[in-house]
Amino acid sequence: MAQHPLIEAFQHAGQGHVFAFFDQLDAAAQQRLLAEAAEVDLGEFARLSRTLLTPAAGGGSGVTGLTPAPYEPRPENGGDPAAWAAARVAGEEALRAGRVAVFTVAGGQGTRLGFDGPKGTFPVTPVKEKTLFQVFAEKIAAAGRRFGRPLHWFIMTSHANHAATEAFFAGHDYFGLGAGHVHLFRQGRMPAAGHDGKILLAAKDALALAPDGHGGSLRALDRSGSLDLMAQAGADTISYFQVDNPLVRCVDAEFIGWHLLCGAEMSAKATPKTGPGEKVGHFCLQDGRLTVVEYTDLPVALQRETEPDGQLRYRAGSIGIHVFDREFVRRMACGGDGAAMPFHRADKKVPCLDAAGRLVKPAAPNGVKFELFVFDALPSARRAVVIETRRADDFSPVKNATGEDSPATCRADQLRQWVRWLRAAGAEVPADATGLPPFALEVSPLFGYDEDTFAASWRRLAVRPPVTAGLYLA
Ligand code: UD2
Repeated sequence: MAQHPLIEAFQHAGQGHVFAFFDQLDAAAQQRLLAEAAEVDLGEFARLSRTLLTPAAGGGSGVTGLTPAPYEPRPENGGDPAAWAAARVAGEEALRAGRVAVFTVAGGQGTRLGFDGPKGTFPVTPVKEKTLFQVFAEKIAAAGRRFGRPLHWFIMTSHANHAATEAFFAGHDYFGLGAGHVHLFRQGRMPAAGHDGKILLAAKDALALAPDGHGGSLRALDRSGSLDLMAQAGADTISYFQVDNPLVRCVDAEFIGWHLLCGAEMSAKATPKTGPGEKVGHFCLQDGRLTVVEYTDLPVALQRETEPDGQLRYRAGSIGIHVFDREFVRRMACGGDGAAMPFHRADKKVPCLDAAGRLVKPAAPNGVKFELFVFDALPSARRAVVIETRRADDFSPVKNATGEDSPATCRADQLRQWVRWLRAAGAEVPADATGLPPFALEVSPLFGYDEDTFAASWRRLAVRPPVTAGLYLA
């Protein structure tokens, strides 16, 4: 009997075991398995097996020849105020011209947070308990109004959370942005492999597939037609951020302006690390090329090195905030012109079928998952710029249920930000030495999404309310 060409291709690639139970499946299950198998790029997978599954492969390799990368310091830290002002003007012009699209990666599982749903649906604000998605939606809506051009918002989901994310947005009427301006698409998947390079099966009709990492977002933007949609809308500049950070200045004219004035293909924000152990990537030069080295890969001795004045030498922390040129993303997605991103391997416990077709739940890592990291696109950019940002105004992620980077620390950071804005606008606000008020209050991004927009709204108020518990400015 003639074999299905896909089955033959898997056999030629030494992956024929994927179809070991094919004859036991009904027609629908066979189609499911074939559809999943069609997602796999066998050539790419074979390369990964050769390069990442050899005993020498794994974390920590390839990090020689490093020096700290330069970055543009903020004016208060010695940066050129005129350059920052020019960047802001250029960014505002681009926003007024409708050149900017917003992009959120929201495919992660939120396992560490212990929240059973798309992370963007997690409530974060102190008074109204707005979700992460609502906070971003209101910032994007406010920026669109300010610059007279509604922004298109692209959101990358995963197979696991796509339907729930879609239902959430539809159920909230796209937070007033309009369904035509919110674009959800799924990220890609990669099969998990055993240490022998064989693709693992999750069931007789299913591969053990896992999300391909936030770096997969560049391919997914292309595959989903999002880049074409941006082109039709006249947007050539993409403002990228992660779903877990409600403080993010997701439409930041200064950052967009730096990117454009430098003629950069990809740009990044850095914030000084809180200490050597902070779990963020490090901006480095490797053989002259800008690159990010994860905290797991940068030798501890380098993470601890200090300058004569006591500052960390590798202090420029990567916080997952970027600007991309649209056509650079397309080039990365197609792998053209030498553009390539490496996969990273993660050893995991992967529930899978044994040779007899029984499901095994391993007690120790039995397999490897493959992920792309978005910052690995930086070395392929013909020009790239890193600018400094103030942590207090851009970064307070919700990652863990308790302790650092938790809902509690993020709530406090939001409150401190609003206290700073209120005080800068001349309001009296009680607060402790860290700037934290003794009660909850909240500012809607529609009232103010940064110090300037806040001050403008505050000035316009006919009657300024006393700043007391539960104040909500909308
Ligand atoms: C990431 C960075 C770290 C630092 C930190 C800041 C990596 C490897 N490390 O750490 O250097 O910048 O963020 O917060 O990136 N996501 C997807 N699909 C995936 C995987 C992740 O969409 O397959 C999204 C996820 O929803 C989130 C973002 O990517 O928005 C970051 O993912 P993470 O929480 O796994 O990253 P983390 O905290 O390890």
